[in-house]
Amino acid sequence: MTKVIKNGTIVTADLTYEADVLVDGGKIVEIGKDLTGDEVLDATGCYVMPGGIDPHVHLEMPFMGTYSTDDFDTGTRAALAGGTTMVVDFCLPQPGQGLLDAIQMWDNKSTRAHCDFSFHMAITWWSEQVFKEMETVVKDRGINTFKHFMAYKGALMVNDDELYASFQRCAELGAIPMVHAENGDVVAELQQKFMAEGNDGPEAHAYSRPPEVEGEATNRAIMIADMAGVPLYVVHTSCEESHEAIRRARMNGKRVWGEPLVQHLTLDESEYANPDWDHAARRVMSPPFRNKKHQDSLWNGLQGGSLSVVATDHCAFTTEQKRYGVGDFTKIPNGTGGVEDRLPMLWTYGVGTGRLTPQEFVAVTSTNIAKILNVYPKKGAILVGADADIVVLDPEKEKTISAETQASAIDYNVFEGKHVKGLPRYVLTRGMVAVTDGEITSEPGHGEFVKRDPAGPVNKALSSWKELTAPRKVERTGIPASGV
Ligand code: DUC
Ligand code: ZN
Ligand code: ZN
Ligand code: ZN
Repeated sequence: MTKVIKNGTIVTADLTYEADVLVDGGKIVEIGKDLTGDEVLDATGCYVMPGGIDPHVHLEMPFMGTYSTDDFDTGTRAALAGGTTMVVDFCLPQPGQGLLDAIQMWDNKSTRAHCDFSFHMAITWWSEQVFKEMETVVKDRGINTFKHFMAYKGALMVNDDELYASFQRCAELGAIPMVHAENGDVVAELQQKFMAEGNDGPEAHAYSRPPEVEGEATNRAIMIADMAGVPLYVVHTSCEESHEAIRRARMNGKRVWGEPLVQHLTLDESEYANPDWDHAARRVMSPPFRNKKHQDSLWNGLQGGSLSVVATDHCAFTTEQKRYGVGDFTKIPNGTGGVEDRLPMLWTYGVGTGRLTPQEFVAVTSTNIAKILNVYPKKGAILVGADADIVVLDPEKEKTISAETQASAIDYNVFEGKHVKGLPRYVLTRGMVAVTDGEITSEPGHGEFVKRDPAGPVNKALSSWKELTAPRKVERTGIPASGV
């Protein structure tokens, strides 16, 4: 059965034009004028765009003594509700656990996904086993990105020697390393200091993770990646210091991408000053929300092209889970939701304010990351042969965001009360209509794992792939005798 999306304006990362889109068997099969199909989806007055890709979610993630509450069922359903048709989750081996063993767990967790998905692999410890299994992860499982935590000391954090070893391995395999860039040693010191001084509330979470810890770690990761001859993807870039390091690297010809979150673009540090403990704790995430100066820097980066992708780090904990940290802010599970609201929030605060054009919106919510992950144009495109992952966005449709009406399984929303204008009329996941004017009709199990080729033309072209070799060994005479 064919479907035709009629009378809309197609917006891709590089073109805006009026045409109909014919969908068959989960793919786009024709684009043109006056097309007919078995079922008609009316897009009059709407933009027809590639579905959003959120490259940064944590669904049912084991973290800080609990699991994030949105799982692959509720989390991917929430994604579709907001126009996101693919998510990438982080497969997270516990230190000591094999990578392939962890993938098995993630395979089991993801059987009820409503939209297509992929995994990044986290490197949480280093050993010969990890070194060897990375090759199988890339070549057999189609996972071409490896995430490294430079924070969460004593848990997920890896040190510089491990970063360097893993980055070199990524270079050999044609994979891209990613970093959560915060100086975990300094964060741990600051956490102890604030707790010792009696600052145990959620606001101290933000004090313990200032922009400097992020800027320092971002710069360090960029330099280590450069020495390993590999590109680098910096997740959740939240501040000017980190953005500055990325901007400088890019100007110097390095392949480095920065990923601001929609939360950091639209919410600021005043949230932690709220006298209501629950309100502040619900917004505890790492990195924390920043002030307006940093927000402006992130928006400028999206406009100027030094930042490439807008994600969410969707990692949703209930209020009850957040309360594990009453009396000790270091025990508040880190994470906020966002996957459902990313597109409407970015459209409203980006396109609606003139900071982004509709084409730039498509680039930063879908196409850029599809290219980085090497899944373009299967994903991130409105082209014949591409997957029919499509959002038909009605720029006049409005709502006020509220936990009462959200698809996410948690009991609050960090964007509560925000008025958004620009919402999906239809969302299609591989040709299946998943959302019609707010009504969700997606099915668990429809989502498929998307393999990502490591050696495709996109990734190969991204890096300088230089080798760090000793220029020459100096032959010397008159070597002094050893000893003092
Ligand atoms: N930051 C969060 O806030 N949650 C999940 C992991 C992370 O790095
Ligand atoms: Zn992170
Ligand atoms: Zn994350
Ligand atoms: Zn299906």
